[in-house]
Parts: sequence; structure tokens; C-alpha cells
Amino acid sequence: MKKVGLIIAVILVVLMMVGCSSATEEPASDSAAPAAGAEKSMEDLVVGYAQIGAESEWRTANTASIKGEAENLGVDLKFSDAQQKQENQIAAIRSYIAEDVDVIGFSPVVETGWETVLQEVKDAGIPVIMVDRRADVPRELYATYLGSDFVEEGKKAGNEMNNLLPEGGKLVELVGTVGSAPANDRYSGFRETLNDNIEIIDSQSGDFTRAKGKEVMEAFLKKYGEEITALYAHNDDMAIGAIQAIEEFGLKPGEDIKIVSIDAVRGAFEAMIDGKLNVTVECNPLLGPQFYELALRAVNGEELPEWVPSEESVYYPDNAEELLPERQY
Ligand code: GYE
Repeated sequence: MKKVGLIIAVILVVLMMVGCSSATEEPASDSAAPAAGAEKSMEDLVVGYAQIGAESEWRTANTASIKGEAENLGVDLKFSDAQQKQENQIAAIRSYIAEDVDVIGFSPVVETGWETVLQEVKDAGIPVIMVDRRADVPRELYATYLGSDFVEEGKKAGNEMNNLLPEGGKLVELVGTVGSAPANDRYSGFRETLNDNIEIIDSQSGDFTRAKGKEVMEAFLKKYGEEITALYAHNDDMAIGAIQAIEEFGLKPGEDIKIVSIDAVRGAFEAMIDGKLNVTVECNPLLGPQFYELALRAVNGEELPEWVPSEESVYYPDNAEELLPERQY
């Protein structure tokens, strides 16, 4: 037995030496990179994209950017809509592994529960780019994350609320999809900057949709009535749904109840022009161009940063009318 072991060890050492010497003949490059001259271009790329759903104006703009840019660049895009369900996204990712795409992009609907499928993607040698939302997974399971600083957005929303309610007040909160990165971070960022004289009297999920936002706001109004002086909504769609509920209740949104939301979609600009929304904090959905650039770099073996943040601003009613025509989403 000892002899067999020795022979195997010798064979292994010889194999390793052969491996090393042939590696030194090649140009110095990352072992995952294709050999020089074999670099892929945009037209070669086959991309699998597991989208969350179509829950908001933001998401519609995001999908249009991902699809539109694939067409512009000549990328072969396989696109799926998971209707806000994690299991559908996991199934889509598995189908992209089976199709052996070059790269997979996805926006994890919630932060947890992705290790198993992302390990399968890694084992298949396919780079993964998380777009818009992040998953809570070890660094080696993804190439990069492209998206917003949701904590920062929450902090900005808190500051804006402080400006609107210098004397303090009673606030209700419409939280995004439970367990999603933007809901978690917009929740905590807001609390970091909000003044102590503003009391958060209730906080419930509206799942980032107009319909749910309206329904939950109706329940808040039924419970607290005119006690409510402010609303913080984690996205514009929920705020727009809530505005309807407030009007139906007989109060004036933007006046009786001050409203701050996030995204800066066209619907928010229209609401600001009508005086029904006080502030919207921008979250940029036009991630297509940056996504394909990163995808190509990942496929060609480049090491990418852990996070590529998108640039964002804050908008007010004063110049909403002037800015609306320039808005792309
Ligand atoms: O704010 C919301 C959407 O993940 C940043 O998802 C995105 C959020 C966006 O449904 O409108």
C-alpha cells in the first residue's frame, strides 16, 4: 500500500510540474480568463437575467433598460419575470445554468436563501452579477453588485422628513417587500437621521405596490385617523396608492399628511406638481448600460469590485414641472 501511495505522489508531483511549466509559457493572466485573442465581445454574450417582477414603475423602467440595452448592444438576452417569488427566480437561474449562458444577472427579491443556487452557478463556472438588490451571500459567490445605496436613501428621506416637520409629528411607514435589501436598508437608514420629536406610530409592508400601499394606508387611517401627520413610503408607487386612500378619507395628501417617498419615477413628479407629494428621493433604475459592461468584463475574467454604486439625487415640488420632461422613467 505504501508503495502505491509513493507512486501516486510521484505522478502528482510530475503532473504539477508539467502544469506549472506550461502555465509559464502562457501570457501572465488570471487563470479564469480566456486565452489572449479569445476575448468575448458584446455580440458574443449570452446573458440570463432573472428579474423580480413588475411590481412598480421603477421595475418597469429597470426592465426596459435591461432589455433595451441588450438590443442596442446585440447581446443575446434570456429574460424571466419571477412575479415577486424567490422560488421562481431560483428556477430561472437553474434554467440558465442548464442553457450554459455566459453570465447571469439577477435582482434578489429578498436578501437571504441564495447560497445553494449561487453555489450551483459557481460550480458551473458562470459569473453572477447582482443588479439593483443585493443578497446576503459570501463574496466568492458573485462577481459584483451593481446598485444603489439604500441606507443612504433612507437617511436622505429621514432628513427630508425633519425639514417638513420641524415641530415633530406622528408618522406612519409603508415598508417595501419584507426581507428585501431596499426595505431593510430604507427602514434602518431613515431611523438613523429622523429627529426624536417625530414618532413612528406604525410601520407595515405594502410590498412595493400601489394596490398594497393603498390598502395598508386605509387601515392606518381607520386606526389613527387625523392623528397621522406624516407618511414615509419606501417607494413612490406605495405613496401614490396611499395618496388615493388619504383623499378618499377626506384629508389632503402633501398638506394634512406630509409625504416623503423614494424612487423619483414620473408618477412621483406628477404627484409633486399636483401638490400631493412633498419629496421624492432618487433611486436610479437605468442599470442596463453598466450591467452589460460589467458582464463583459466578468466573462473576460476581470476581477470586479464588490459594489458598483449608482449616483442619485433628491427632488422637490418647486421645479418638478420643469424637470418632468427630462425624466427618462
Ligand atoms: O425602489 C421599488 C421596486 O429594488 C430599488 O424595487 C428597487 C425597489 C424600488 O419595486 O420601487
